[in-house]
Amino acid sequence: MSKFNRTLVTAALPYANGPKHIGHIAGAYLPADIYVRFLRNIGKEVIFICGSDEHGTAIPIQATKEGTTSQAIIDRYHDLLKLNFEQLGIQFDIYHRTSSQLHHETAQEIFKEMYDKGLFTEEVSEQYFDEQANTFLADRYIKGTCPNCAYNNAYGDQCEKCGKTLSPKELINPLSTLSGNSPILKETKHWYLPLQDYEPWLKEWLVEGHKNDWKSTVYGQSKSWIDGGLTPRAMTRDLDWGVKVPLPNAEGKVMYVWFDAPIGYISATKALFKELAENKIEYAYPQHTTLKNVKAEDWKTWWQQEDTRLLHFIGKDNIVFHCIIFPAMLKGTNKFILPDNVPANEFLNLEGDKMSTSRKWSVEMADYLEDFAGKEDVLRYVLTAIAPETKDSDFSWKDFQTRNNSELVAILGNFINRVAVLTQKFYDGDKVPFPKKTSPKEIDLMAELERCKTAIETNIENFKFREALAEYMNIARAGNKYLADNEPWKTVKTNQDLTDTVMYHSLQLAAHLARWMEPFMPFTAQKLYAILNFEKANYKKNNFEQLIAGHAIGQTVYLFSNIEDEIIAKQIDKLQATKLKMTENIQIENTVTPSEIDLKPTITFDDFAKIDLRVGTILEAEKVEKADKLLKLKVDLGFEQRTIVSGIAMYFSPESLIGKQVCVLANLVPRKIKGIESNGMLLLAENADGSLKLMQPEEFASSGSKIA
Ligand code: B3M
Ligand code: ZN
Repeated sequence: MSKFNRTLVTAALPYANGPKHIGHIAGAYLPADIYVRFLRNIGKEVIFICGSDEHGTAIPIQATKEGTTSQAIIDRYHDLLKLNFEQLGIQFDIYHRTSSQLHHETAQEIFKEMYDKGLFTEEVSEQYFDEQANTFLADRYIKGTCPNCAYNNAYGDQCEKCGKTLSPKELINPLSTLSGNSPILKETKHWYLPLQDYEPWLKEWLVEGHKNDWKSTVYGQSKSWIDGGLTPRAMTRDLDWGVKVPLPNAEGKVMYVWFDAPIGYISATKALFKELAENKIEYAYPQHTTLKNVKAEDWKTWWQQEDTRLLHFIGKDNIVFHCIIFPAMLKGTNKFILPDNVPANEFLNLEGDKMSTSRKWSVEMADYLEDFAGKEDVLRYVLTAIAPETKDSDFSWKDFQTRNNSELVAILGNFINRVAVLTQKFYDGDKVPFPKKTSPKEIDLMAELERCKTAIETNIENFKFREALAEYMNIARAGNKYLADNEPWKTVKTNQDLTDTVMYHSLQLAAHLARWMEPFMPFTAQKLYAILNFEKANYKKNNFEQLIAGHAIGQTVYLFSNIEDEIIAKQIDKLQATKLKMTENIQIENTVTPSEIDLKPTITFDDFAKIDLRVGTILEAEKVEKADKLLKLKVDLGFEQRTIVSGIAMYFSPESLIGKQVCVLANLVPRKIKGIESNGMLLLAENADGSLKLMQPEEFASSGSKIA
């Protein structure tokens, strides 16, 4: 017996800073929806919580980009996301928003409680401040040169070129994106969650306690974080957009978005019960029978009683927040339950490349819904069939077309269509026939149905939705085989009894297909129920017979239709155009300007032969005092070590150079630079924008090797 009596399912609150693509859907929302629909169908008490994440720097940055206010951004995208989820049949019980007053109050209450309990530490640190804009700069508002790859548009938290995680102080030549000026370092006070204090508990609860029931990817990522040693993490920010810190002397401070966003799950639950209690919910389903006559404070049952099972559906980039930081907050407050499982998915790529809205390499939910209206379930089907459950997976338009045409149309649609059309043809227009003598074929069919149903259940319970869907399709495959083996369209002329038996069994299978289709493809399930003139409420769990003899079925319609090549070609063309643009941009970035073309006068071979070029390895690198641009390097040339002073400090941090191989002009007359004798020169490529790249041997070469 499970110790749980109800299940609280959350799906990551998407940032309301733009549209969301199908990778987001495959990552969190669709698996969560399938899981919830499955639980509702088997009569379990469940609620499904989501909403827009409307804080963090992503919002004001998008507002600046679009030349509007943060409020306008969240209003626009909250509405769009809510609508798109509904259109895709993602059936939340509430889609809330973190800009709501209820959320601000809830987050402040929890912050205050943690503060009063002494769960935060206060630290004063130096952070970048833009004097002109008179504001501290969030990491994303600072750009500079990446110390790792010398890309000169790296953000304060990450370099998008090489992917390295950065802190603003690591950037070389940091600039404020607000004013374009160099920021100054200024002291500021923040409240930190001392995560290291939770280490012993996390080892017990997570590392030991969830070794066997969490996905290995989720468990592994969490464990390696804990093993790496936890450090205090700031829970507040200097920003004017977010939930205000409810303490005296905290003007200009808001909560870190990852502090308030997960609390959004709690405030959304509060809002749901408040609305249900006041009977004004616009988004309730008939399945909510168990939630009738609720009181507003019943939200506590769902967050504070140990017999509630809390599940967070998320993408892998949110794992540490849901498995370590939020649980630490919940543990600290000591009055909420902890997540029982966090079935995070990996990423979905598009045609072999990382999906990205900003790079326009994506299939946006809103675009799909417009281009493929009426085919919402096809997307649900394909995204489940290729779900990135254990590793990253790939969406391609060709594969999408194949799965629609050769699976949905040719297997599932074909079976249903044949059963419905033959029933209408053979039986008085529409009646389910009486079954006559059965044979081992019927026994086999029923056994296969039972096997598939059990496999679907077990797989869904274990968050293996891909596998569950494959087993679902096996029911339709079994049905097609049964029809093909028996050929009722032929036997109808020779053997009425056999025909009746075959049609009766096929019709039962169709009813089971409707019932089990619903979590995966809810819209099509409705169509199928209508074709069979059957209802979910009448489904008898332990019966093979769902449609009794004499039952009149309904009108036949096609469940699916083929997707033609032209439709797919259009989508591929759209992506191709993006690819072309990306390459053009790279070409433009890479083109040298005319002034750089002017070649120096021709030299003779003898002139060239005078130059001695060698491979060197940088052993040491340090900044030259009072010279912003200079680095003093010690370079190993194999036969000797040289000191070389080079004007590259703006583009490379000293640490990033150690161990790098370089090309050295080794026979240049020594010269004194800032009092240091420099003996040689590094070869560098200069980009049009002035940024520098080291010239390096393609593969490792011994120090001192001649370059000729
Ligand atoms: N908004 C990040 C994301 O959309 C963040 C999730 C919050 S869940 C509490 O991936
Ligand atoms: Zn970089």
